[in-house]
Amino acid sequence: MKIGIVCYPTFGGSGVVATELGKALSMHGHQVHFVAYKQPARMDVFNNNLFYHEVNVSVYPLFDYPPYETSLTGHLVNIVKNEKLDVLHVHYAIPHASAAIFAKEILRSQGIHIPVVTTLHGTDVTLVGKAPAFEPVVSYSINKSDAVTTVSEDLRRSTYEHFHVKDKEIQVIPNFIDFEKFSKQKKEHFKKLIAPNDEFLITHTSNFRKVKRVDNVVNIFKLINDKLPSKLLLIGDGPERGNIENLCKELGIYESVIFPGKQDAVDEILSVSDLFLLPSENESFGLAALEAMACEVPVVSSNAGGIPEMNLEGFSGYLCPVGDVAGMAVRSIEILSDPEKHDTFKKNALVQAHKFDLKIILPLYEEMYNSLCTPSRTNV
Ligand code: GMT
Repeated sequence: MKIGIVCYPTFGGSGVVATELGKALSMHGHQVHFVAYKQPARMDVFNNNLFYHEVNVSVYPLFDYPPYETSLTGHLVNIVKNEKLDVLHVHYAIPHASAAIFAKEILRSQGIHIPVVTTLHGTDVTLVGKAPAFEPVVSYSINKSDAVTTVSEDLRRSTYEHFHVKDKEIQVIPNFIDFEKFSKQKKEHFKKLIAPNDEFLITHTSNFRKVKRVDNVVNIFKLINDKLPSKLLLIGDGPERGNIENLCKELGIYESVIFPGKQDAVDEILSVSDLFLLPSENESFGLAALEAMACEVPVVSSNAGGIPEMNLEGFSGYLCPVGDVAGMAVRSIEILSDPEKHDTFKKNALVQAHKFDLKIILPLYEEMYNSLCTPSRTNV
């Protein structure tokens, strides 16, 4: 099958899911065409089935706001025709779903049928998408998509709540881990470098947006650090980073916090981590925490959104109400200060992560594409 994947080229979230999905599909013999404004961060392999099309946006003095959606739509029309794609799969509704639906309409006028699959990832529903200026466009695009998926049950519920899509069937296909590429590695020398005195390594990965509550991460760490020798690794970058660095200084823990910035080899860092913190205000799924669990790292998180579908209370970690910094610190200390319990949680984290193995999830996407590309559905 020839599949077009439209995504953000980002280091985390929907961009990573789309890229890992595309890579896996290409290994399964499908031809995959990525469409984005920059090469996706994890598109790090070369194989005969993988292609990348960059969306260039016209610059013209009139355009204070470059018309990205129009460029994307035009690119999609041309790519579908030139590459003879069977299906377009867009990740993150804004503006990918509406661009794909417009491209579909244009192609229909030329006698070409292209099924569109829209995967909703989180903030395209819970934060940005439901804004009054976006809602009618997102609702329309969802209704006009040939298939719609969300990455958790909770996100499906929010989608029905925020958009006018009550008659649309939405399938939950959770995020996944490719264990052949992402699992715990032996990196003891690396651990010695970061934690020379065998301190506990607490990790958080995010885009440092307010929704992630990185300030909570720092405050939780402060309470842990008061009791146990520990270091905090804050991986990623984003708008809150400056504030977070200041907070670390104010709390007198700056020397115990490491800011490596955006990283490709997240699995190597997770491999030496003892605990992962995810106190988000909202999280449709929490892929960063699943990646930690795949590297045998227990997770202490908030119970927001779809997190409880992935992190199991008292098994792979603990969940507390959003903002319960003290509670999350107590749970963290509980796990770290009891080696036997820590070991059990590490093993359980891996067991839980295996429920989201790519080998289980990939066929769900393939079945969906197949159902849309049966001979009776192609060519209108
Ligand atoms: O977390 C973000 O702010 C990035 C965002 C994205 O779309 O890139 O992540 C969302 O999609 C991820 C992949 O499906 C989910 O694991 C995240 O939970 C989700 N983020 C939120 O819902 C805040």
